[in-house]
Amino acid sequence: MGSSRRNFLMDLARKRGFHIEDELRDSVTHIVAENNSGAEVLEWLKSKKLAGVVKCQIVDISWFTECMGAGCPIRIESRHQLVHEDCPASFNPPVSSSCVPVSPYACQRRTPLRDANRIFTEAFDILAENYEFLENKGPRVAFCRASAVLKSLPFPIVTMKDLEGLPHLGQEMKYIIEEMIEDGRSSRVEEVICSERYKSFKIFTSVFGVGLKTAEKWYRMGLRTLEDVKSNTGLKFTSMQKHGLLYYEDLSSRVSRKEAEAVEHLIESIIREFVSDATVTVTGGFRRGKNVGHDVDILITCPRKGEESQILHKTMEVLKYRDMLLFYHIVESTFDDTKRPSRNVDTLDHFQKCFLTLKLQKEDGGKGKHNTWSGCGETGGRSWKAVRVDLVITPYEQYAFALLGWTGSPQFERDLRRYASHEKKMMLDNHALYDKTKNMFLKAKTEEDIFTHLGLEYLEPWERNA
Ligand code: DCT
Ligand code: MG
Repeated sequence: MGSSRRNFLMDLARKRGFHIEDELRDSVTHIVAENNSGAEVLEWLKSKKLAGVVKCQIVDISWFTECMGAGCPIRIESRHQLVHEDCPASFNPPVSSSCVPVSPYACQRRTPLRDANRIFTEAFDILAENYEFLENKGPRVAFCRASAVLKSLPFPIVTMKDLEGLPHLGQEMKYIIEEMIEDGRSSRVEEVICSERYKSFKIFTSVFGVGLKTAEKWYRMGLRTLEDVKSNTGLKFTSMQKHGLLYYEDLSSRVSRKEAEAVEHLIESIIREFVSDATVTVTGGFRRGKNVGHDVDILITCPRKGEESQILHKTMEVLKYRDMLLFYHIVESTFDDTKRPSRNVDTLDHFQKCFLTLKLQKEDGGKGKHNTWSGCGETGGRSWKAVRVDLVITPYEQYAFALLGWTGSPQFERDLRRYASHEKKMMLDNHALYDKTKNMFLKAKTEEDIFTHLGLEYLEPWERNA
């Protein structure tokens, strides 16, 4: 095969822990060929005066592709073998990896965290993010969907043939994949990463409290870095943004699973003091099995109607009293039970919630090597780290819908709602499910109930990483 193609495949295999040799050595166990018959490979080996020395298996690229998908060398079957012992020159055509139909809806695909196509999905996610920064919704959604399809594949894309039959992979996406297969890079993605606008928006929107509107305003003012923002005396910041800038280092560093669990135990123990049978559940990325996240999303409910609405305020009082609260902003519920779920699949919910940052005690008490913190305002060693937490309060009968909605991923949620409305004539949001054919709300105690109402096979939270 050509050298850039070969380099791409070698790189891919090395990243998965395979041992790849540049030359034929005694240690070699398999030779992989693409678009060649066994006879051609043997002919080539003969021309290199190697035919007599080869003691290893000569296999087709389909074996390699399946190994990449499995993450380990798989057993060689006769369809993989280019050269059989009894018939040295036989040839078996490779099988396509994508012969199993793939649904256009993420809620009908299992998407575990393992992503066999990370190099492509990261590229598409960058392009989607750039369109988000440009507030161009159509192409943003298109790249999110294409990325989600690739994330669900159990095998890596190694040839353009592997894309056959896959939904949401239009010509534009195919060009990008083709270039990456050939050159190992995408000129379009590189252009975006290097663009001033993308770089500045990436920094600005990583500040707690800064959305697209503010980022746009700062960018138009000619500001490019956080230093530019902090040193501009004419800017007015909201209290959330002031806090976001003050603790930028802490808040932009990832939250670990251990930290998320510590937050969960803290919040649960406080709430249980006054509502002993409250349910406190970590949702978001952590529930989907991720080991790091940008925040900790916690869903709270209790069985007695109305009692849940006092939980947030009381919890804030306790945290304040214990000097653990750095910032909080409570949004009261705007839920109206006479209204049907929203038609817009991207509409946010109406729960009472609180966006806060906590002082979380560091495991080593701040004595470790990450002892110095450069967050402005607070310097020197401190024994705690600022961690972002979202607390969401849900009435008991809406808990299953809230849990499903807050578990994500955002792309999974979008497709679930789209599936409900386009395929089932139902309307789903984080509060309820409405059947338009029967003109009634469908109740659910568990997430499984909601999947059943929608006629979908149940997907575990860790299979929703679309
Ligand atoms: N959510 C959603 N629609 C949105 C935003 C969020 O349905 N527009 C849901 C899905 C995920 C959940 O809320 C929590 O949101 P995030 O914390 O932003 O996502 P995450 O998956 O937890 O990501 P991270 O690991 O970075 O916190
Ligand atoms: Mg989260």
